[in-house]
Amino acid sequence: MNRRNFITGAATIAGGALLTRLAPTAIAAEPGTAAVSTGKTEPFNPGGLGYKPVITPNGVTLPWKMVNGVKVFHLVAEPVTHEFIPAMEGHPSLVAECWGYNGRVHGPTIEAVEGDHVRIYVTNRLAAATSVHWHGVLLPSGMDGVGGISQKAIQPGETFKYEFTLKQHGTLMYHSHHDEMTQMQLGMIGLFIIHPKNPTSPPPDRDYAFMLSEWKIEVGARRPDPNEMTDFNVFTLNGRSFPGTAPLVAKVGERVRIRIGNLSTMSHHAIHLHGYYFKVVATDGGEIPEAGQWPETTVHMPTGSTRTVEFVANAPGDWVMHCHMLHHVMTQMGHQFGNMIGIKTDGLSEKIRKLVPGYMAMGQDGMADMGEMGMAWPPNSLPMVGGRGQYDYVTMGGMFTVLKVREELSANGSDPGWYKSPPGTLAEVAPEADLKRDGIELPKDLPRTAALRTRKDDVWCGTPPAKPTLLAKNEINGRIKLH
Ligand SMILES: [Cu+2]
Repeated sequence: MNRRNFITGAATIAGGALLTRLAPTAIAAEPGTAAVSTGKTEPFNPGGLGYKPVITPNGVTLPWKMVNGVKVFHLVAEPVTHEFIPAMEGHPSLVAECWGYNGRVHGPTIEAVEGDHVRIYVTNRLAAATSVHWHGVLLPSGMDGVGGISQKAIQPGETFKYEFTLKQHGTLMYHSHHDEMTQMQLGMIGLFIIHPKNPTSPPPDRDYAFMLSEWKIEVGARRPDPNEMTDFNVFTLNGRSFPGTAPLVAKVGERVRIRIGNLSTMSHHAIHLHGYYFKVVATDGGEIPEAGQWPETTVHMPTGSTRTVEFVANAPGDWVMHCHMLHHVMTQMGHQFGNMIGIKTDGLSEKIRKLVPGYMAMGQDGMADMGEMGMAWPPNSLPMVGGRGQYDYVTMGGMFTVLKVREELSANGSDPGWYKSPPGTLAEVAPEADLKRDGIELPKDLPRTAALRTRKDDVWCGTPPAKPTLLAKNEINGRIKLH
């Protein structure tokens, strides 16, 4: 099977399997048109809030209005056509039919203040019953939103009213608590931020909020598979996969807070930030006293929890923030390969091509070159690995974003572009003179860099050339040697 057939074949098989598996759950029956969520960041800021609103990258804040002293919100549970990644760098977008709230996956961030009396209407525009649980919020039992235990399920077409007074502050969440596996795995989750009534310290300069989640979307399929138990292949920050994730920005010296919630179906995540150490200052159970905070560079995110970390952005640069569970920074196709590492494929492609036109061995040096070999992408899929950085291809995707810290930023906080390292602070090929000066002796049998660097030009896939005659440089010997 050549690379192209591998992809399209996988898509066909996966699509069929998906249909078979989803048929009994009747997900197809959806009233109305799906709303479309595109991941544009739109902070809700009515002014005069008395608090500094959080920023939900690629997300929005749920609007509210005051009615006789009550803060009134309205959530609409509905089908949502969600874009996990826009079309970019010649790669198609990944769009899937999900379920969410108010035209978003995930739902808009709810923001309120400790002491607020909130009334939250929930309208069910799905074909299935639902309910909403306010994760970590201290409230009367009958407002807890567990279908069957704390309330009747909200039937299609019904609108329920939740009403309670916020007794605490912190980073909390909301999610469906009816047919949880299906509904949460299709996207029915969101953040619920409660600001302190009497803050003991000034708010941070930047207050970011993320929701982590995981999905199974077969290559080429339009519908996430909510029955998946272990083999997730799309990992998201606020419903987006890198390079579709908006960067975080901060000015040098600013205090940055990052609130992270995890409502992944099965996975914990290990969120790692480069360039800094931070302190975990709160969980969804409340603030951690200063004496109990310790420095970390990675925060463990159990599913069903939130963690809030803070640091001072004192080092300019482009610093990545990503899950350190490495399958969570791969994408749909990155999980489906046999292990080719170390296998000598010299001449293999050429010989198999006589049987299977267009065949090309791959993966023998790892997955890093998968992103840039110019393959014909299957429609509606994620890039093989990451996206293009300023120096080279980024070999991570999925649960991955970039913190961009600069001396100066534009007033609207837009993406400042790539960081330009000052002279002498960028890793590069070691000059001959330096090697000599420092007595560094190089091994004799080094791989030929030129061959490695031009690998992408040596191979073809996607639209085959008229005459498939080109050979990779390492195939010239025509040997097949497996070990
Ligand atoms: Cu992870």
